[in-house]
Amino acid sequence: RRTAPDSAPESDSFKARKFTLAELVDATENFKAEYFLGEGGFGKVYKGRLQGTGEVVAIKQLDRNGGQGIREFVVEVLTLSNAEHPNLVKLIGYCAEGDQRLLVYEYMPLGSLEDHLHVRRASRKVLDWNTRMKIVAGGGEGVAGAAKGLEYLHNKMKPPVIYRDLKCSNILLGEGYHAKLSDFGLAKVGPSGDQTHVSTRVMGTYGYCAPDYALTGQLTFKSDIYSFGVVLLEIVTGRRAIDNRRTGPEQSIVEWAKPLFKDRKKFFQMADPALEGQYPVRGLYQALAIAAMCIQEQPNMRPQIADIVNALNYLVSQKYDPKIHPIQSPGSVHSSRSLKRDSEEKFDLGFGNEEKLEDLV
Ligand code: ACK
Repeated sequence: RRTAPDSAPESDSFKARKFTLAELVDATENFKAEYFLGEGGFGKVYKGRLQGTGEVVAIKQLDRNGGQGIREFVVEVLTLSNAEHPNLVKLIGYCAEGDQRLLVYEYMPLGSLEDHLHVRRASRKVLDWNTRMKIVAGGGEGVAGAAKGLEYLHNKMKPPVIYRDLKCSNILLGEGYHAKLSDFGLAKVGPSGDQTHVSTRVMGTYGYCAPDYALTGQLTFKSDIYSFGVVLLEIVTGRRAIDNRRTGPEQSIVEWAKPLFKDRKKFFQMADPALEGQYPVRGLYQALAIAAMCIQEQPNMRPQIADIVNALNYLVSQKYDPKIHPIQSPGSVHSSRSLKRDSEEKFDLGFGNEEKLEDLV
C-alpha cells in the first residue's frame, strides 16, 4: 500500500524568477480592488495576469511592518525555491524593490479549504465526503492530498522542513480540489544530527499549535502532526479549530473532541451535520482514529507523516457510494451488527492507547 517515494529535486533545479515592481503593477492593474483575493497572515493577496506569458498568478504583497515581514519573505523564497511537489503551491517568483516585498505564486482557482469548509455560499455545494478525503489524502489518477505535501517537507526535502503553520486557510485548492500547502513564512529547517527539536519563539496559529510546542518552544516534526490532526478533525466535523461563537470548552475543537473519542458510540455525533449522514461508516471511524492519534498530548505518541499517508491511502479507497452506504443517523447506526463488529475489533480509541496506525486500517 506504500506509494513510491517522490524524490526531492536537486537544489538548483528550480529557480524563482525575479520580478520588477512595474511588472507586478502591470499584472494587477496597480493592485486594483477587484483583483483582491483576501488577506492572509502576512499581507494582501491579489490575482494578476503576467504580461507576456499571460499566466494567471496570485501576488502576495507583504505587510511592511518591520523586520519580521522581511524574515518571513526570505524564508518563504528559500523554502519554496528549493521545493517542488504537486502538493505545494508553486512559487513562481518574487520582487524585492525598495521596501516592497512581493511573492508570486501559481493561482489556485478554488481558494482555501477554510473558505470551503466554514463559509457557506449560495453558489456552492457543501463539500461531500469523497471530496473531503481527496483534499486530505488524495484520490486516484496520481492526485495526492495535503498529507503528501507535509510528507514531502518532513521526509523528502534536504534538509527536512517543519511547516509550523498548517491550518485550513493554508491549504489551497486547484481544479478538481487538488490540495496544495501554501504560506511557508514560518517554516523552519528541522533538527539535525541527534537533536530531536529546534528551539524557537512560539509562533503559529492558536487552535492549531501543539500544546508541547506552545509550552516549551521546542519545535518538532510532531508539532506539524498535531496541526494536521486538527485540520483532519475540522474536515470530518465541519467545526472550526477555535469557534468564538461557542462557549466554554466547546470553543476548541480538540477539547470538544477528546471526551467523544473515549466513547465510540459518540463518533456519529462528530460527523459534520452538513454531510447529512452521507459518509461511509468505516471511513468516518478511520478518519477520526487518525485525527485522535495526531492530537495526543504526548508528541512521541503521535504518528509520523509517512504512517498517516499510508493510513489515508487506504481510507480514500473507501469511497462513499449512496447505492451501497445507507444514510447514517445516530439512532439507526448503533443497531448495525456489522458496524459493531468493525468498531470493536479494530477501533479501540481509548485516548493515549499505543495502537499503531497500520493496525487501525
Ligand atoms: O480563502 P481564499 O479565497 O484563498 O482567500 C485567501 C486569501 O488569498 C488570503 O490568503 C487567497 N489566496 C492565497 N494564495 C492564493 C493563491 N496562490 N491562489 C489563489 N488564491 C490565493 C486565499
